[in-house]
Formats: sequence, C-alpha cells, structure tokens
Amino acid sequence: MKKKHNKSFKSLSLIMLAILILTFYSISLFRDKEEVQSVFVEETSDNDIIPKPLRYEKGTGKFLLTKDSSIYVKGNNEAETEELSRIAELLKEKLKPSTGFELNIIRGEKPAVSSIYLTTIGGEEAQGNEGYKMITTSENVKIIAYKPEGVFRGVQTLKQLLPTDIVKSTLVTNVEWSIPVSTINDKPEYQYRGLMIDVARHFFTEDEIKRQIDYAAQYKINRVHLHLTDDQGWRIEIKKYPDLTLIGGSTEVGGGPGGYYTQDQFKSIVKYAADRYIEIIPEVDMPGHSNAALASYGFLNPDGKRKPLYTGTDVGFSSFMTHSEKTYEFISDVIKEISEISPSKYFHIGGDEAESTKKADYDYFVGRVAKIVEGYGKTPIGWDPIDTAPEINSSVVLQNWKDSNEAAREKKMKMIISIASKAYLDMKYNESTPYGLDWAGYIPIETAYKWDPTEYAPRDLILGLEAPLWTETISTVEQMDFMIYPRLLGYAEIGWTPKELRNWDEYKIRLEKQGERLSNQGINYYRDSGIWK
Ligand code: TNX
Repeated sequence: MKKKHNKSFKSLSLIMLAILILTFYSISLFRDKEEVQSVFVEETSDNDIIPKPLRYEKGTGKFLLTKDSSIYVKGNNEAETEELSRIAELLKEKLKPSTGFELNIIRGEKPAVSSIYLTTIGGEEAQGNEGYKMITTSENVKIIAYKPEGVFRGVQTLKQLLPTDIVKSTLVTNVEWSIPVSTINDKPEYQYRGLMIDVARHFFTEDEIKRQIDYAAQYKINRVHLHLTDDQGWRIEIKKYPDLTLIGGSTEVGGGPGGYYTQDQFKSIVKYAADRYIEIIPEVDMPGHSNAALASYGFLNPDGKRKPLYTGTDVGFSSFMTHSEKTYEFISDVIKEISEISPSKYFHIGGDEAESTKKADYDYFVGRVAKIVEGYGKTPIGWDPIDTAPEINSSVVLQNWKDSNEAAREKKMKMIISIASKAYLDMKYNESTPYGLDWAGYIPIETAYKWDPTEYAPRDLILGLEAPLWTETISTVEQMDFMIYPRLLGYAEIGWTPKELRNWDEYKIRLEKQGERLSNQGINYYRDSGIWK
C-alpha cells in the first residue's frame, strides 16, 4: 500500500514536472512574441515625440548640447547646402532663447564632437521627400535625409527630444540640454497633413497666421489652407478689383472691422510658411459663400447693384450668377492674380453649401471654374458635393467634409479627408467648453485622435487629411489656440504615423508631456482634466 502510494506519487511528480517544463517553454515562446510589441511601448514612453516616429531605438548614454556646440551642414550640392544652412539658422534661433547659446553654423561634413550635423549626403530615395534618419551618439546628432525637407522634419523631432524647457522664450539655466543616445527612422504615412484657418468670418492678421504656422510646423503639418473669402469678408487684395477689400474686407461676423492681406503680406505669409516646409493653399469659395464679392461690385448681381454687407452666420444664401460672362471674366482675373503670388500647385475653389444655386447651374459653374484654374496651371480642390458635377473629373481633388464621396470614388478623384464629426476644429470639445459650434457633434481629444482616413475612402485615393478651423465663433488668438490645441497634435499623428502604430492609451501619455511644451510656448490649449490631472 505504502509502496504503491510511493510509486504513484513518483509518476505524479514526473507528470507535474513535465507540465511545468512545457508551461515554461510555451511562456517563453509567447514572451518572445510579446516582447516585440512591448518593446515599442517601452521605447516610446520615455519620450513624448508627436507625431510618433516609425522606428525609435534607444541606446545608452546621452548627447550633450553646450555653448560650444555647432551645427554643421552639407548637401549633395551648393543649393542643398544653402537650403540646409537656412534650416540650421531656424534651429539656432529656436534653441537660443532658452539655452542662451549662440551656436555656430559651419559648412562641412566632418562634424566636431558635441555638434549637430544636418545632411542630405547618404540620404536614400526610399525615405521620400519628408523622411529622415536621426542618429544620436554621445558625440553627435546626425540627421540624414534624401531632401532638405526631410532634414527639417527631423529637426522637429530633435527639438522634441530635448527637455521641454527648450521651447521657453526666456533663459533657463538649471537644465542639462541632453538627448538620449538613439536611432530614429521616420517617414510620413500621408503626403498631405493640413490645417485650415477661416480668415473670412473673423480676420486674423499676418502675424497671427505666422504664429499658427510656426506652431503647426513643429508637429510636421505641411499644408495650411487659408479660407480667404466668404459671405462676411474678402481677405486678399486683388489689384484689378480694389473694392473687394475696401468694401468686402471692411467687416466680419458680429460687425467688427475685418481686414485683409495685401498681396505683399500674402507673399510674406507664403514665404514664412515655405521656410518651414509648409505650403499655403488659397481658397476663394464659390459659387455660394460669395456675398462679400457681391457686396463689392454691382456688376456681379442681376440688378447691377451691390448687395449689403453681411455680418451674421447663416450659410447658403448667396450665389454668383452662373450664366453671366461678367462673372467668369471676374473669377478668371481673381484666380490669375492669386495664382501669380501663390506657388502652391493647388487652388481651392470652395463649392460647398451653394444652397441658392440650382443643381444644374452649380454643375455648370464648378465645371467651368475648375477649367479656369487648370488654365492657370493649378490643380483645383473643392468641397463636396463638387464631385457630383459631371464636368468634374479626377484632375480635381475633393475635400471631403460630409460623408458623401461616392461620385469621387467612382471617378477615382484624389481626396483630402476632413470629415466634420472627426476633424472640425470649430466643434466644441464638450458641452462645457466655451467656444465653437456643435452641429457635427462634440469632438473631445480622444474622438479627434481615434479615427483613420481609410474609414472614409480607399487608401489609394487619399492624399491625406486636413483639420479646418471655421471662425464664426472664434475671434481672438486665445480662442483660436484653444480650439486648435491640443487636437491638432492628434491630427498630425493620424497623418504621419501608420494606424498600426497608433494607440490612444499610449498617445495620451505623450500628449500629457507635450502639454508642458505647449504651455512653455504660451499656447492657450484646452487642458482636458482627463489628461492633465
Ligand atoms: C460648414 S464645411 C461650412 C462652413 C461653416 C462650417 C461651420 C464647409 C465646407 N462649409 O461654411 O463655417 O460648416 O462648422
């Protein structure tokens, strides 16, 4: 009895041992798989880079930026070296206020110890125009890209790897300006990552727009679309038609003084944006949203008389005359003048909410205006339902703000995704935030982050996404900041980082840290208590 008991005890323990070994073995197999995933989270949670880079590998040690550091630049040719030194100049200016360092910019490919090196030498075509590689050792930080544009995007990452005090505008003395030893390989998912600002409903000055451009650039936004005309205001000087700005630009929603950009100011905005590798896309909204033009010139109206100026917020009441040659002559002149000062290949012709234009007239009008735009060598963009007009084909880009892009899909038109319920910066965060509208619903930070353009169109037709700030309720810089930030960081990441690498819980941690950078720059962002406890 005792023996038998002993025997079965032995075999039982053998079986248990076998089970134990098997369990350990399978756990370790499983762990191998799991580790691949968790490595990513671990790696990214020690930095707050937004948008999240494609690959980030951390080593040991750190690079130290000191007053003796220099920025070396060298391209594949003179022109590239010149362009890289302009990027270095911008970086130097950004690092100066907080560090107090006057970094030297040196043209050369043999960076001394403790320097930053920006180069296109050795950049690979596969990186595309915006991709870059950033190698940080204890001696140097090297950014290598196929194009200077990629170097500029990499520089944005470099700044985010420095302590958050780096973006302060006053001297900080108790901080070590270090970057962890690491290697980053990065490039964007989408080529079009935009912010739109409606300067028609409320006017924002040249400097206010430049400030927004500068902030957006640090999150690798590469398009800023200016909604230049609407019922309430005409904001761009047209030399042939001075009354457009003298009359049409003289007011705004609520009856304020309005304003406009001279052509020189517009050019200055374009240049400022281009220095930050952002393309400005001008929009003249037609045939609806046109009251400011109709109020400026009588010949644009059936009775030959100027319409009264409008300072309310209704939409859909105005229309150009779609069967008057005077209309097309006027529009052609306007598009010509703007095209001459706008280097973008795109020209946005609006096309939304033309509720007082008959469908057949709308179709005829947008077809003709698209041709005029193409005649000046530009690619037209239009809001839906422009895609439903028979004359509109795949040479036109659809900016999709409602859910209907069926016609665009059929015609294989390229699309920019701006679905109102996900991407509209003028929607309130929730019922208690002070400004904005709610017709497309509330858009909390999480909703703004948790979606993907491919939910709305096939991947091969998507150029990217754009977040529009309509300004019926937005009239100050503080309000503008509040609506744009921090949601724009989420849109920037949707545009840059492939959806497989995006995860709200992990993003939230990076966003929380980014809050300090926003505060340090004086950006009046919405401090959601769910993220900033
Ligand atoms: C719809 S979106 C509009 C704009 C308004 C906006 C307000 C679009 C193409 N048209 O005219 O400003 O809603 O959210």
